[in-house]
Amino acid sequence: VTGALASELADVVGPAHVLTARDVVAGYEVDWTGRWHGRASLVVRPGTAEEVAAVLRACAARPIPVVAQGGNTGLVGGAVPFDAVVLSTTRLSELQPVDEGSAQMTVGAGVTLSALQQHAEGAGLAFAVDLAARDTATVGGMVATNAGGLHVLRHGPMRAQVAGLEAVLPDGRVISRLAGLLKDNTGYDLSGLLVGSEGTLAIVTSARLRLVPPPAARVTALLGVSGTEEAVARTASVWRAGIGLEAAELFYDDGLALVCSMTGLAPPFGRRRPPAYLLLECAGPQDPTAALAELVADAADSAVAGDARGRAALWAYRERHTEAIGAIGVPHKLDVSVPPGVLPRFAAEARRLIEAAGARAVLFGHVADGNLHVNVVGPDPEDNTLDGAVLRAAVRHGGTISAEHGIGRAKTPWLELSRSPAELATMTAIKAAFDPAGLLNPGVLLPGPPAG
Ligand code: 2HG
Ligand code: ZN
Repeated sequence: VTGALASELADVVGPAHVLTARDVVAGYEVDWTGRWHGRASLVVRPGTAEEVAAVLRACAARPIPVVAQGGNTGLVGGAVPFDAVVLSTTRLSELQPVDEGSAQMTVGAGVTLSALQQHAEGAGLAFAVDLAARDTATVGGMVATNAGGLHVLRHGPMRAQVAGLEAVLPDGRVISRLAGLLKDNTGYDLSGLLVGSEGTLAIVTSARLRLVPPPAARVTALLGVSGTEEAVARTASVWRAGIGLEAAELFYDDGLALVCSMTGLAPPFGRRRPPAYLLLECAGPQDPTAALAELVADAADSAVAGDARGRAALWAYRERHTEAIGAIGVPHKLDVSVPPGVLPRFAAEARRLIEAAGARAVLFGHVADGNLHVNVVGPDPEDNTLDGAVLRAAVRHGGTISAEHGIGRAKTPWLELSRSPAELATMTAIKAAFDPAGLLNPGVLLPGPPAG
């Protein structure tokens, strides 16, 4: 079957873009964390929406499931194939010129976040979403997971940037909503529905994205704080001051020590080791440096940087957590959020639960969003006891089992903690309307592929 499909797909995309060699395909079968493994019959790399449509028609005719994969930086197993064809989106890399009138641009699903940021900057504008995997993560995956990242408190997640999408349905028909009209009340918002659908409804091929004015000045401060509570309070007071707070990132002494030992970075405050750290970034048309410096002047330890190099040095302590954690084992990544006021209690409870079970906890996150990245190292990849315990604790504290990474395969067993029976039934009906044969990313987001 694979041989016949491979040659049919080679006619569509060219033989160079159908990958069947075992060692090459293997690179597409595991996620970034190494926790989620699967099996792909082959990898196909279409270069246009028409080619995506032809690939989906060929797969539907078999039928064989299809899993879209972009940069493969997702952390919940949402792009790992299980006996499926991997449709790699990386060749859908067209960057159309920025439309100055609407401050929007249309880009292919395979464009990386950093390429699109640079493209926007070239036109004197900025893209509002930023995250640590910027050099690898692609627009299609960021749309499909409704990626959040560092600036959600200021600009919202990916959903808030999407003015429209082009996507291919599993039977090969194309939906195209790329006009970029801010006002268009003609019924169900199909683009909006695809944002966060994790490749289960259609395959996104292009996105029409909104841009924002670039801030003239930007400043970053790293503070030593006494704990989560002080981080939450300081974040709220800087936000209230109205000086353009864009990011508020929290991490702890144990995470910092791990980052320093894995990367060779020197700790920020020499021998002084505060229990927790808060990184604040403000940006706007007026230079926020003096105002921010004044607001943080009473912190026991602080460093403030306004130049690109100094800011990057402060950010490295925060952004290099993910790789440092990955270097000590295969982490269980529990991306949850709770109301920010509850974050101190929840963070303490999560740490207690994990350490009581003899596992290692590394916590960090986006404090203004109440979004904590609970990383658990120690338990086997298949052992999800602590996963369940932490997710249930988040929900008990008024939060959700996924803040910004999505459900993927990692969290399907607990989706009912965050979604009511009526919501789950509606979501299942939507899935059936888009993908009646269950061919797109089966087993992701909604539990289990249809039997048979
Ligand atoms: C981040 O905030 C990402 O850097 C990754 O969401 C989080 O590695 C993680 O747990
Ligand atoms: Zn994050």
